[in-house]
Amino acid sequence: MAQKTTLKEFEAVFPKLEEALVEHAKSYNLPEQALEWYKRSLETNAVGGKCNRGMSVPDSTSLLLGRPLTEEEYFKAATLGWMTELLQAFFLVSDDIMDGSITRRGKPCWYRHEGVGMIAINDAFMIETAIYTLLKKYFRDHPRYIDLVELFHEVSFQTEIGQLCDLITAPEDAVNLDNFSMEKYRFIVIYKTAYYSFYLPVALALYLLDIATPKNLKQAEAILIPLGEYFQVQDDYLDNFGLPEHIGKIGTDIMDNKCSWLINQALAIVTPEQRRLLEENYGRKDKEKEAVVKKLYDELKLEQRYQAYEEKVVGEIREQIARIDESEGLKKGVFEAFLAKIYKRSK
Ligand code: GPP
Ligand code: MG
Ligand code: MG
Ligand code: MG
Repeated sequence: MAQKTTLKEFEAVFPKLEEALVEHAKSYNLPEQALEWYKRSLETNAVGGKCNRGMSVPDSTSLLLGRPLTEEEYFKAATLGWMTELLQAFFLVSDDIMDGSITRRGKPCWYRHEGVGMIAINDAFMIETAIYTLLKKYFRDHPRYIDLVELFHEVSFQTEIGQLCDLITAPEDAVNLDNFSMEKYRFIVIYKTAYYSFYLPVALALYLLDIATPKNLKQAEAILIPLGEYFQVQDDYLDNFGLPEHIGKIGTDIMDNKCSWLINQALAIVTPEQRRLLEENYGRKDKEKEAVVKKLYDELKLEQRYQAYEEKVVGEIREQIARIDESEGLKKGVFEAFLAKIYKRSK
């Protein structure tokens, strides 16, 4: 039987990794003040989230093995899990600057902390390089070391092309609703979210156990990408309909002119007058205009539309999981665990 990790167990691994990162920085005689800054950045940005991505590495590893992990195996799997959390921290620190966000995990975004500002950009880079420092320290002798390195590089690139499209379909000064489409939307979310959030943890578990094959990686990808797409639709839905107290952040998608799931759904059903209302109020840095769009979203019953979408897509994903071929080392439980964690989430 597999064993599920707790946040407490997972977080207990972090101090050891932090120490390794600090030791690495010390080997360059980094001045004390900078060491303290690095630690504060790591602790503020990598720790304190739900750690769903990170914990799914040990959980998936245990499910694939069909038994609990030994202490040594748990440490390795959790270390890879923490690397996904570091990758996420690198993205979030950067994304919050690009999106002009206010809060993250219920606290001010890192770039808005006293004395941080644009130093946050360098902090983001240093959080990214921490991944490769840890990989080298703990996985240099692993038979799939280079696959692990390449996986992090590839998934980073995928996320960055998704982010690029997210940003250029949302210009700050030129609202043009014709720029949006569900096709563009799908490209954006698959790349900016699904690869690093869903494919990466499972691919890491497969490499860790040295059972990854081109075939099982493809099979995993075929389910994890739709799961990740559904997850980002939820993120877009919660941006408007979620409670800041639950989601730990304040939605910015309307004011940021984002090609979000909600605006695409709205555009598909609006009357010409409603479309004009959107043209005049969407993507403006103005609370009152944002409120007009929010009111229209209510009138268009987008909440109900979202619930219908959720039931439909979850049904499809369940069917896809049921069809998985377990002969190549995959286990249905790995995917069921991901789905169970996100189904009907409110944060
Ligand atoms: C989520 O978008 C996507 C990311 C956080 C990836 C960012 C990628 C980079 C290369 C920086 P989002 O803006 O909707 O997330 P949130 O709602 O959490 O701000
Ligand atoms: Mg954002
Ligand atoms: Mg963003
Ligand atoms: Mg969002």
